[in-house]
Amino acid sequence: MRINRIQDQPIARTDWFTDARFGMFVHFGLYSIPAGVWRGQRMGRNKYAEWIQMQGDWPHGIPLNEYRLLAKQFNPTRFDAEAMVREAKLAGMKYLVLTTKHHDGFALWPSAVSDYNVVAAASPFGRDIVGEVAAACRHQGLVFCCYYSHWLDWEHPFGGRPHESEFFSEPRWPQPSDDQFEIYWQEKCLPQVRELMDRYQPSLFWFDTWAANSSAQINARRIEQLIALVRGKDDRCLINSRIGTWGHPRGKQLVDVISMMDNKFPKTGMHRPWETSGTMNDSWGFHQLDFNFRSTRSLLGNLIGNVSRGGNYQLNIGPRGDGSLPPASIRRLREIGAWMAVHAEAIHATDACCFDEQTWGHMTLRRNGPTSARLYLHLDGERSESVLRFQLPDGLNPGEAAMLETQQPLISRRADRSIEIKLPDPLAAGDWIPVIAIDCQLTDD
Ligand code: JFZ
Repeated sequence: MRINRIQDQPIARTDWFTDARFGMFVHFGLYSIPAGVWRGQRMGRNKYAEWIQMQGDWPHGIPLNEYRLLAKQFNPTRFDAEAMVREAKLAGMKYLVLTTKHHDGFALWPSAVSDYNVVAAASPFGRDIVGEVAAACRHQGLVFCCYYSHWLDWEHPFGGRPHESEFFSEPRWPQPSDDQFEIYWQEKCLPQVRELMDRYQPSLFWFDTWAANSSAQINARRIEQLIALVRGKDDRCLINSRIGTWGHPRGKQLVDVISMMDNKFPKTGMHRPWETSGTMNDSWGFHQLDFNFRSTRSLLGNLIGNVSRGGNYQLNIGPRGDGSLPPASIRRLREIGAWMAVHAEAIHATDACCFDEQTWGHMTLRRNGPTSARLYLHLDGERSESVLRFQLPDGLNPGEAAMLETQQPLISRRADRSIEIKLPDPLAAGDWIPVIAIDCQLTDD
């Protein structure tokens, strides 16, 4: 067996991230006000409310001078960073990634670089959202991280415009020339990232490009420049792969965290930090007509699946235009929190123990010392029999097995390299995902 976390391995910069396993993504901005509806009409082919600027008045997009009027309406008096962070903590999340500036170019902090920001443009609100969230995270012990749209910026005349067919209209939006994009890059993107580093000291920068489309603008030189800027300010700050690994021949080696495409849950793991960002429904920003919420059970399944493959899960919420959290999101967070209240030790600081698929569910492993570990069996798959049989990972010598929630001892029988565990009857009824913990000795083979 390969146990990922080798005991004598030096502490890595990414340890806080891989130990965390579960984080909150927050999409909040001017788009949270129209929330998917413009002049009484549901917008766009793309389901993302935060894209409404490019979708309104389909297929032309909302003219910038009209969209920017939203800033005057932006007055999210019910936004409560401490309460939001409390929800994240209760759900068992260990970090939070906030959209400091999404594609619309609007900054949620009082940026000296651009007046298109929450204090200068959004009167009478006048509060620093990024500052409040960063402070609440520090106060409650959550790791604070920044999302920043470095490629697309629809306020700056020379920021990137959408390319992807699912997002854009015909005729296509003209792209800025390389010289023009350089102006955006130098006068808005880099200075704002510098400002965020200086003022809020995020522990991770979640940048956002995708597909080869971005690589003309987000090329190797600019990627290196941006990485050097962040690392020059704080060499512990992590950077995700959506900074634009397509635009750099060694892109994937330069970053700390590999980000999957949205809501993509790979069927196998990889031996480096990675994450999937996912939504509860089909939109990141709050969408008033998106009722397509996933069940708590399936969100938990996403978390368990990723963690069993050595990955993280960054689950999104989109506060409403007034700053309040949608009840549907709160319920899911709290139900996840109820499961985590009992099962967090099977998630936090665990590793993949093997990437093999099991029909009955997923395994995670927590090392407790040089020779001892705990193996967790998450029963989120099919259980047709009252006996669980599976191949033991090499290098694990199993001892006592018990239900994690109740400590109910379970009878297990070892035969060669496989193990049989008799499941209690009935096993946690309903939608619940039970977990079995097995104390193990680590052996050298
Ligand atoms: C991007 C943003 O456009 C979106 O608004 C949101 O912030 C999300 C987290 O990231 O959306 C993407 C990026 C990549 C793909 C789809 C949506 N993709 O290639 O599958």
